[in-house]
Amino acid sequence: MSDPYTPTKEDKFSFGLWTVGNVGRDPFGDPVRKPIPPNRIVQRLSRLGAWGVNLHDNDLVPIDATRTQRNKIVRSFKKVLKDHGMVVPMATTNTFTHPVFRDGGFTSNDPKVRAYGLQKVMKSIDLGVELGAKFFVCWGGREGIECNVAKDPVEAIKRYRDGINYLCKYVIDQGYDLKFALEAKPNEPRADLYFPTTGHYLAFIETLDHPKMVGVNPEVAHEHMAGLNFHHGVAQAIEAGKLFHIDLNDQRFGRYDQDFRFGSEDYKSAFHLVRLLEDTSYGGPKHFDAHAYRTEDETGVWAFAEGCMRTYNILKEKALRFSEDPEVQDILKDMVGQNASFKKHLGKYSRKKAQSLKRTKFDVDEMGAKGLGHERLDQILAELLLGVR
Ligand code: GCO
Ligand code: MN
Ligand code: MN
Repeated sequence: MSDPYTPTKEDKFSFGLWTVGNVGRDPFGDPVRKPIPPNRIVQRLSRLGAWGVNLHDNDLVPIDATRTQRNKIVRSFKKVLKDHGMVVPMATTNTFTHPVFRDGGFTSNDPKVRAYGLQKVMKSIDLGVELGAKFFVCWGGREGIECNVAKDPVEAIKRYRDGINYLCKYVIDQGYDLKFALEAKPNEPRADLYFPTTGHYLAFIETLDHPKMVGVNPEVAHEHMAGLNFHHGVAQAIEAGKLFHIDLNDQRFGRYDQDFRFGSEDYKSAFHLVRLLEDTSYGGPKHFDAHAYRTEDETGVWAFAEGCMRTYNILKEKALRFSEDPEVQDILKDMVGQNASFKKHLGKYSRKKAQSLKRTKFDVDEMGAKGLGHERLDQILAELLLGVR
């Protein structure tokens, strides 16, 4: 059965091998599902209408595989991608699971660990590029601290910069067509992670040797963990030309990193996000970095994956209907249309304009007395989202 919300490859939806492949382990409980082999993940996702699949190096190739084993796995994975018309838009590295990374990969105090971290990421970049990836996500899962007297935070930032600069040079030197997308998170698994929000990364990127090669990969859950408005952060990234990739999922505010199905918790925030992405014609991958509830078996995993994509498409339709709603259009036109003559005072500075503006009279009591009609506008949105408009 298909309807207008059924995903297609044109939607550019992707999932990580680690997302649908999540076995449901948590700090208090063992796995509840068997690992799904990568080849079957590709097959099933393709059938559901997904476009791409992303991976950490070790999601596909075990950390202790020999060169021959690695090549065999990669060959077979490439074949299954081709057979199912699936792409690998993004790759990333696991610098958080192995005990060697207990104090980080790039920010560790130990130069030997930092060197190993760089080596692992370079190999992972090679793998990603071999599979066709155009984006490389860096999520510093262990780049943080519990004991704050053990690591100098200024030094940690410098080390992270050195690491990203090194990798940019590596990519240029290899002639790869690859961009980096940095992913922020405030905490978990460390008590505190460096670069806690997308905004921190946007500032950091400008200090790099090759800022044009580096953007962000904001994740809904991570900004919500920090109590922030996600779509505002994404808007800033878009405005800066830095939204290279996005991790879609959901999360209740103030809780652990829940990585729930996209739109499962907060329809309204998800609506604002989808509307923003659609209105600004974000053309990059729409990646669901989430996993099925621990209550589920494999059937539930595929229901989860389908749910992420359908909810996006439903919200996309709602966003279009909202923009086309005549009452909404009238309200918005009134809001921005009034006092258009005052625009001459705004924009680029000139001494003449400033002098004229300083002489202009404003009746602030009258200006401040007028209501804005946001109650009506927001209720229209509520009724649209709740399906009665
Ligand atoms: C998390 C992160 C990860 C990263 C992934 C890519 O909170 O676990 O979101 O899922 O996105 O490791 O680097
Ligand atoms: Mn996450
Ligand atoms: Mn993520």
